[in-house]
Amino acid sequence: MKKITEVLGIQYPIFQGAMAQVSKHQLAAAVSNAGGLGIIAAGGMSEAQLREEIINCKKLTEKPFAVNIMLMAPNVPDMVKVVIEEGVKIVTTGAGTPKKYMETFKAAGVKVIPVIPSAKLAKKMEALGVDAVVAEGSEAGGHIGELSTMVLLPQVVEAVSIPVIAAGGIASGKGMAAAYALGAQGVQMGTAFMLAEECPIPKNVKEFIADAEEMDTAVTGRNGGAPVRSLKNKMINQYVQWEKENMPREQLEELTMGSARKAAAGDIENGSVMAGQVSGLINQIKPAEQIIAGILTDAEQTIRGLSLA
Ligand code: TUI
Repeated sequence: MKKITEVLGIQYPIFQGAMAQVSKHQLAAAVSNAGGLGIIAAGGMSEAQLREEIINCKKLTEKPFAVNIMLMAPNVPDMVKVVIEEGVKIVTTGAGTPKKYMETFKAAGVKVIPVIPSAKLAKKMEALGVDAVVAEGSEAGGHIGELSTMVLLPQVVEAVSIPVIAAGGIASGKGMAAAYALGAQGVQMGTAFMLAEECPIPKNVKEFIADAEEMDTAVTGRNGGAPVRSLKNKMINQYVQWEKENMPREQLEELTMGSARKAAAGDIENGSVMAGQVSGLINQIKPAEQIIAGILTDAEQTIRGLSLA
């Protein structure tokens, strides 16, 4: 199997997870310049906004970067069109299957890497001809599946013969080493990169994540079919309470309307700060390059230091 770094033309097998309203050109370019794979999250963007983000990213880096397309969004065909017109060669997808767009992507020479929450979906994606999959465990922030990384990853690795990138709960070299032990060929980290200096979110949001401990996230929307993990705050606590009281879906939706945007603008009380359980492990704001270098060094040291006896 060809290495994912060779397939994508990147230096290190570290992806920056797509985060709507958060991973824009500044962060994506910083991660790509540091040798990883920067990813612009198209979720919540208009066609014009995505085009501008791609153009700005190209101004900041000559290295490959990707665009993530959130498949539950209403304007997916527009996003696909912009990606191809702007010559982006790597796409990751989330929250659905890219089946309808595979032919278009392949004809344009775009590598497609879906994020999946189960081995069953991984097999389905492999049959569509995707280039790799990101197996995302339920430790992750944002929209999540059922299985934790520990059980998901080895089952996905067993199920497919394309590269598997691990996501969910990874923010350290030890996490990366563990992912490799379970058969991953690379890692994707979202929460860890929210604390990157280049991440264009207000400082108070970064501090909120840095101060969070391992029990400070909650999953909402489990009954509605689209569970989402965020940091607990006034809005999330209200949501959890209303869910317990079986509040109608419309009322719950009203509470979360525009909540990702609010959080990205600094409202850490009424916004949804989507972050993973690994928030408890990260507490320092630093440049993306240092995040990547630190994790690589720590992973290598960890692997060298392992012994069963
Ligand atoms: O997509 C994510 N994480 C996200 S998307 C997002 S935006 C959003 N906001 C509010 C509600 C819902 C979404 C925030 N975070 N991660 C990747 C991921 N993909 N997790 C789960 C899946 C997934 C689920 C079903 C992938 C494929 C899939 O396929 C179902 C099918 O169509 O067969």
